[in-house]
Amino acid sequence: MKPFQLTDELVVQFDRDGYILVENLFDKEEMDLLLKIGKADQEKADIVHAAKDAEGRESKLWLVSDIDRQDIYNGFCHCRRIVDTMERLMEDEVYLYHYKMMVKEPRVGGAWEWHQDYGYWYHNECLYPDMASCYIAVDRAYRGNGCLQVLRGSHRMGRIEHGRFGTQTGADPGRVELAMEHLDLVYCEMSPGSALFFHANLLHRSDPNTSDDPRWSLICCYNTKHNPCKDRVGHPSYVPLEKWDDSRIKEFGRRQWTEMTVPA
Ligand SMILES: O=C(O)CCC(=O)C(=O)O
Repeated sequence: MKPFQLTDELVVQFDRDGYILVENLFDKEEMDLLLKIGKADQEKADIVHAAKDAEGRESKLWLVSDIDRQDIYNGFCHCRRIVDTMERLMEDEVYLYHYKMMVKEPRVGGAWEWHQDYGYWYHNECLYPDMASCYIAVDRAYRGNGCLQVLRGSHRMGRIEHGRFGTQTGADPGRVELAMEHLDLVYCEMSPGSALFFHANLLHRSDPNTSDDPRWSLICCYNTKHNPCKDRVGHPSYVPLEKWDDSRIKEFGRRQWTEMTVPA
């Protein structure tokens, strides 16, 4: 696979649209390892949290910020393919804010309301919206299983008020309606291993999963070094992030899978 190069054109695109979609950033073995480890991971199953949408349908997720573990999840979060890209897009050193696995089970997985990530993170006393995430498609994500939707360029609207809908917090519907009159709605259909880098003020949502296919995705979230934030569990203030060679994803993944499946 040809290594990914972040071009000046993509940087301009990120500044203009609030996101860039990189096809096949990760290869099949990396994604197969992540999916089978994620599905077999009892420790993560124990901390899974269900978020209900306005109709009461549940999406599952687990959120972690254990940056020191040499496991496959950290292999992704620390890898140069993501971190170097983030640093160039955000024009500063970045550190890991947390990572999370988002699981929409076939037929039952719920929707996510329109929101900006900074709509939540603002309340952690993050001073600036200078934060971003890398959303990695673990399964194929398409309209039927509730792929991510974004409003192109909405990161330039600034922070929007957020309120409660079901057990989720979403952006002010009046403001979202206004944005929808003027901005393009983009369905981010993605093959496994593709990645969406998106700004923390980009409005995004997703539909429920009405298909027979699961929709798993790993989201690695980063803050910039210059952005002070309250130190909270799962939402830490600055801790330098070591960059790891991309090969560590497979190295840690293969080892973790062996440890999970081969009796000691
Ligand atoms: O997984 C999804 O569809 C949406 C996730 C999301 O919006 C988030 O974690 O901020």
